[in-house]
Amino acid sequence: SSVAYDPAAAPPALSSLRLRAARVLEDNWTGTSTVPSRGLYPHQWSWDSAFIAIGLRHVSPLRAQTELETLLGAQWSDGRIPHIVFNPSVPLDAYFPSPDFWRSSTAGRAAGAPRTVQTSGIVQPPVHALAAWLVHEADPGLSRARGFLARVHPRLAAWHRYLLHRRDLGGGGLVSVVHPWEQGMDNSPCWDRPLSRVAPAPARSFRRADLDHGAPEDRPTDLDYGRYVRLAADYRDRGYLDQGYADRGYGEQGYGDRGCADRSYRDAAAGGEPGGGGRDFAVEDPAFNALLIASEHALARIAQELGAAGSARHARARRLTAALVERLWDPAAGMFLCRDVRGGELVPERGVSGLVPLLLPGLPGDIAAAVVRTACGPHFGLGGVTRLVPSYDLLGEAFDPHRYWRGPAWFNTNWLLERGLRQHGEHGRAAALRKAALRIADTSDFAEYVDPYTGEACGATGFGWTAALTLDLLN
Ligand code: 9WN
Repeated sequence: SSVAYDPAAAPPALSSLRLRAARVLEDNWTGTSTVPSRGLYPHQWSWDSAFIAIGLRHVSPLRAQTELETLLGAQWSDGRIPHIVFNPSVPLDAYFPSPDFWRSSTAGRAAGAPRTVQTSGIVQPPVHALAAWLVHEADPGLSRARGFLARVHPRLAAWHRYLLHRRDLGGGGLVSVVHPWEQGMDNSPCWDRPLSRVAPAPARSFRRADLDHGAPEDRPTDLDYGRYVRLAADYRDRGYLDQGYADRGYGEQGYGDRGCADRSYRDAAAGGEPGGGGRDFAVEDPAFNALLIASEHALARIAQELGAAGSARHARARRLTAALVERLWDPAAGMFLCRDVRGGELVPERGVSGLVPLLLPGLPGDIAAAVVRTACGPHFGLGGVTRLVPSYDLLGEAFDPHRYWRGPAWFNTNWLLERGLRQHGEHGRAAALRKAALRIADTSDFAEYVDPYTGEACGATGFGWTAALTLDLLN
């Protein structure tokens, strides 16, 4: 099968890299899922698990399937997949915000939070259907024997329905995130402007656990955390309900649940603000939406494998691609930008998320070519001044090569760009990026993120998706 690994067939350096990457995933495996990092992130994270499953399929298709099944087991009945599934055997003070902050099983009851497992109440990028399809492809025999796709398909469909029906806050057909943690690039400078409206929770009202494991200069600031806490607490205090917001869109092509929202709740909570309802933070992000579109295409393939028609989903993916271009493409920047739904305008900051739509097969050729030019130009330095593509504009005022999502290079975004380059026929550039990613994963000991110029390790080492995506690039 495609998962069998023959060490004799690989050159020695790569075979040892493969073994070391597999060992990281082994060390981070809890029995039902994989932690991103033993020290810093000791629970299950949503998009981490999707990337991890994509690598794990080369080591153990069964574990890869289990990884996704565990995550989907914590799905809320409104369809949302929570961004963290808490491990009850980990002490509460090991990670902040802990289950007693989110209080999902009580505060999230109306939104359909599960009773028996504790989760956060926000989401992360929808990489899951793409991951499920790739996991299936690694060992179709095992997948069919276990009924893997038949079991995950309805959950993945409900997840996409949640995003498209409840989270079209801008009314233009795209999904909005309501917290920077949802988009996954927590302190990206793209959020600075929309976050500036959020009154931070006082620093003394919470205790950060991340600084026990990470250098403060590599992490978000206390002011960032104050705002993250405020936004999450406000959402929790509204019962994690979205109905009050999703039907306030102004566009005709949106998928909002206009007919079924609870009107009295909506009127009380929405606060009469234009765009984004009464929310302090609502942003349409290019990477989040591009991953949804890639996953819609994957869901179409999953449906076809199960004997149903996939054409409606492919068509929806094409419509979403058109909406992405219409709402987030900026020809002058030569890349996609975030839209601040509250203020209504594009955010004039170049984050790596604006290159991720290169992943999409249906991207118009001239736009794909422009994205490649931008990636290779002075703002991101691909194939030039940087070793891996940075998370943020090298020339941006907020650029910092070590601070988390404000400049360092991350392996998941570089993996997505490698795929995007291949998708659009840029095989030479893709091969060079793949080689650089493998070398730096190796020398950085599978770092969480690295200095984009030097490849120096930042954050945690032995990081789950870095190891997993290394395995995927090796195959
Ligand atoms: C908050 C787990 C997660 C990643 C995110 C990354 C970081 C969490 C944190 O770690 O976020 O979700 O505590 O900083 O930004 O992308 O999923 O690896």
